[in-house]
Amino acid sequence: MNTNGNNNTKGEAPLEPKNLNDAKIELMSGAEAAASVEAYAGSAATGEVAPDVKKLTRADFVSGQEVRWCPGCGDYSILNNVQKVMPELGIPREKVVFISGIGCSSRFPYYMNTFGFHTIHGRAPGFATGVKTANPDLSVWVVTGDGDALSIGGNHFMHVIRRNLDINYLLFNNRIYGLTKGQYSPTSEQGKRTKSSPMGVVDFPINPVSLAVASEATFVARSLDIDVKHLSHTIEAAARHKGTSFVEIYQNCNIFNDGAFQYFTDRAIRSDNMLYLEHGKPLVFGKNSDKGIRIVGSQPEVIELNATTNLTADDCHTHDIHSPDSSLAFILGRMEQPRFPQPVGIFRQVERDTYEEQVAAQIEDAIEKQGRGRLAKLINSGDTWTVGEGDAVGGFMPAASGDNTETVTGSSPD
Ligand SMILES: Cc1ncc(C[n+]2csc(CCOP(=O)(O)OP(=O)(O)O)c2C)c(N)n1
Ligand code: SF4
Ligand SMILES: [Mg+2]
Repeated sequence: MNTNGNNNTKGEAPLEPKNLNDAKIELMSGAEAAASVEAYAGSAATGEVAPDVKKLTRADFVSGQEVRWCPGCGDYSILNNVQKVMPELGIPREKVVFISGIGCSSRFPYYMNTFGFHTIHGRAPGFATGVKTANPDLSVWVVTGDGDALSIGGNHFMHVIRRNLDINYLLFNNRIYGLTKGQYSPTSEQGKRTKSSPMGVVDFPINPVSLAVASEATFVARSLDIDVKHLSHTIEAAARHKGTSFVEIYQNCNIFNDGAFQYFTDRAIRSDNMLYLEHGKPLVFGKNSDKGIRIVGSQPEVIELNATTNLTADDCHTHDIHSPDSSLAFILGRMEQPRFPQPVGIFRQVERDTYEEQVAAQIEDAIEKQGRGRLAKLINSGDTWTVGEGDAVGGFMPAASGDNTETVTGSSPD
């Protein structure tokens, strides 16, 4: 295993590619799985983990699938970090589901030794909504790319975010379509020359953080593939948040958009060009902590902290992730290089009822008032028709239990 978590390292025997169904059977049939489910159920009730169950490790979350990303891709680091964080959460593998759309990033579920769905382009949020609503006890993760989430899945993005299911949403932003070999994406910078923009991108890019904040996200964060410590900390914080946790991860696509973030992430200039957001702390940055951000009206401003300006950290804005007013997170999310340091960290974390809890409460309420329903009765209630035998154009006969008593031939009932 190399530092990127690449299973294809020279000198190591490649792991045997397995088919997903095998992996699934393996997960469900072991006595260990049964024991850990029991332990999980117990821990949910008591808040403790049963002592007789072994603690999972990172290796338990590594699937036997051959990783097919290009060597050096930032996706490896993200995978590695997610696998590292999973055991810390104390959730058994069979209670975890990774759901993706289409793209390089969306190959992620294959590599996690958990349940997973590699679904259709941009539609992971719909699958996640169904999975979580029907199985609220599952830990549900959406993994997506900038194209998958913001182009074809743009509409689904804002709705899953505002819905606030208790899920985790990881957006791998490499500012390019990787899988389809280098077309520009909704996060590509203006002027960028790509295979689909030979004279430079004309579209203005989307800022995923400000879009998430504007979509009423209850948790919004940003991190980067190359800052392993920050990334694992952010992923864990997202997983522990109750509600939809949105995390944008700057991810290098070394084949089609190499060095896309280097202008602020390069080690030599990082401290002067990035701002690490910390709750309750003043917004200070710079190699010598000699710069800060203050907010004047609704405008952020970079200030120099020194004896000449007579400004100190006390003059900087103090970051409050729990502020009920989302406009501060919006302001910070829109700060960009080169005018401002590029902010990473948690922008916002607030509480709001989750979708699945509210749906469950409505169902309980309906059962209490009307009793348990029967699906067959529901389907056969109201106006229902049986298509008449031998009538190809569309003859309709009333169903036995329907209210409609007329046979309609040759046209559809309104
Ligand atoms: C309906 C549909 N339209 C287009 C495609 C082609 N396609 C596959 S992945 C992709 C973009 C992926 O980009 P992104 O989400 O940024 O993922 P990355 O590969 O960069 O991780 C496109 C356009 C498709 N598979 N299905
Ligand atoms: S094309 Fe880019 S994003 Fe896709 S696997 Fe290769 S380096 Fe990673
Ligand atoms: Mg991409």
